[in-house]
Amino acid sequence: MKKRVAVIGAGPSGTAVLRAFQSAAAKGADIPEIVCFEKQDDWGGLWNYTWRTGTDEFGEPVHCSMYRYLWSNGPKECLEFADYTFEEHFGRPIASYPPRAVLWDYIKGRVEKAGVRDWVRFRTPVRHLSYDDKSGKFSITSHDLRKDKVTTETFDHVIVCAGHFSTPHVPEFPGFTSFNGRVLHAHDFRDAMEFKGKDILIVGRSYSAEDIGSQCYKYGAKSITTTYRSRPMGFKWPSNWEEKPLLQRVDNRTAYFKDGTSREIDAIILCTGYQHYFPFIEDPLRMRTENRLWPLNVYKGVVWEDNPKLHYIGMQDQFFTFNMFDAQAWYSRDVILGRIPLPSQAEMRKDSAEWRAREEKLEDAEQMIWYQGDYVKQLIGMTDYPSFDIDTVCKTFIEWEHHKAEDIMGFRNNSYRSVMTGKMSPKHHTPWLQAMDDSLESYLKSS
Ligand code: FAD
Ligand code: NA7
Repeated sequence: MKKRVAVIGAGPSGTAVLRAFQSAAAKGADIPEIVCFEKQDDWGGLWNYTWRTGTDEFGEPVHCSMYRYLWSNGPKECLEFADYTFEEHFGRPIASYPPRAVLWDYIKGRVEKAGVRDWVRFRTPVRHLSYDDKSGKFSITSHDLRKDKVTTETFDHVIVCAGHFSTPHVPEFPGFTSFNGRVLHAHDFRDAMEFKGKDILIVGRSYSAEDIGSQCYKYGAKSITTTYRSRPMGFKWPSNWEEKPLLQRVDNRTAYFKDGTSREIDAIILCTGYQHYFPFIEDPLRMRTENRLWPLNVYKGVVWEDNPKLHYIGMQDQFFTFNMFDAQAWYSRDVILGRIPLPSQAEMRKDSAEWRAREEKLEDAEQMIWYQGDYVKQLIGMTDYPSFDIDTVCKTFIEWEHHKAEDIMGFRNNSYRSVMTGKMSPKHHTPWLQAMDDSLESYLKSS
């Protein structure tokens, strides 16, 4: 009987797995039966936007953390698939920081071409994943929401691709209960226009704080105050944007900060990150980690060391995204196909401990980029994923960091060279600050 492999989630990580197996089959390999469970009604993961927040029409927690007018926050040349270039998808080179709809279209294009849509059961969240030592099989209970039917099946391998930027981490600050404005987490932020003319307070100093603040600035917020726990972001902000040490409390509409200063605010947006939250996975199989470059218990960042038939993809904090998920997916596939033997558990743990020790010594973003680049390089060296110039991708990331330091509201006006095609990308037709329409049609007009 054919082996059965379950894939949980059809975002960029899950679709990378589908494509990995399909590409092996296309080269003549005998592949297992693949069943992908996806709780949303389409693939693409976070890139599949919805206006909904909270719970959806079935009462499920909404997965989407993206918002209108979201443009790629890094160069597309750093995430490009090595087996399906932007030029192949769009028929010509396009500019370097596409809006969400353009990237979603690109992600979908590869798997539509691969013809694997019927491997996916949409609107079917996994409710429970467990392992039976006796039979050596996993048991998955899933819920077909449209038919309202709950089913339990067994699998030989499971690959968890459920994402980790969907369940918000929501701290509370004194005075929130009686604050007279809106308090929300970045996960529920959808449209910066809501904050036009308002004084906004943003808690956090990472990507969401930077980008949601920039959105609010672009769409006309009166002022932006960001408050940090560890250190300021330190960009050259516009004159109506100020960075403050940590918020201590709010009283009516006044926010008080650690340096003794205060200011009046209309709304608070908590850009305080997300949790790796997988309540459907039984205890011994469940990953628990904060958001970092080297989570523990996964050999090569993929293989669950306590049960190597269980894999996780995309669980790391991310500089590299789509092509790192590909590197992991091809590796996971080859472990499952028996093409890559695994060492003993002790050796796996030793290898992971070495990566973790190196991660703990990283001092700045540049070192983190090279570290993640080394990781991707190692994985790609082990499979037939088309190899590409990862050092140049790292250099592009570093250029991106410099462009942000030079001009945080203008870095998206730059363009970079594709390492996949060797071609320089064109400049976009409109500077980002003036480009209010984030549709695919508008982006592709003459770029
Ligand atoms: P996800 O995209 O989260 O997909 C996971 C999928 O699993 C979802 O479709 C979900 O419905 C499904 N799922 C979850 N649980 C279950 C279950 N129990 N049963 C069935 N299905 C389930 N990356 C970039 O490269 N560039 C960017 O500009 C960028 N911007 C970002 C902006 C925001 C606001 C956020 C939150 C992230 C951003 N990212 C960006 C990073 C993003 O994490 C990756 O691009 C990518 O979406 C991760 O893919 P994934 O498949 O691992 O996870
Ligand atoms: P991140 O990158 O995980 O960052 C979380 C931020 O939240 C970080 O700046 C933290 O501060 C801050 N944080 C967390 N808890 C608190 C409390 N209690 N008080 C103050 N600040 C806090 O999440 P993001 O949402 O920014 O980015 C996630 C993804 O979304 C990313 O891949 C992007 O592409 C988009 P710290 O830095 O520890 O001081």
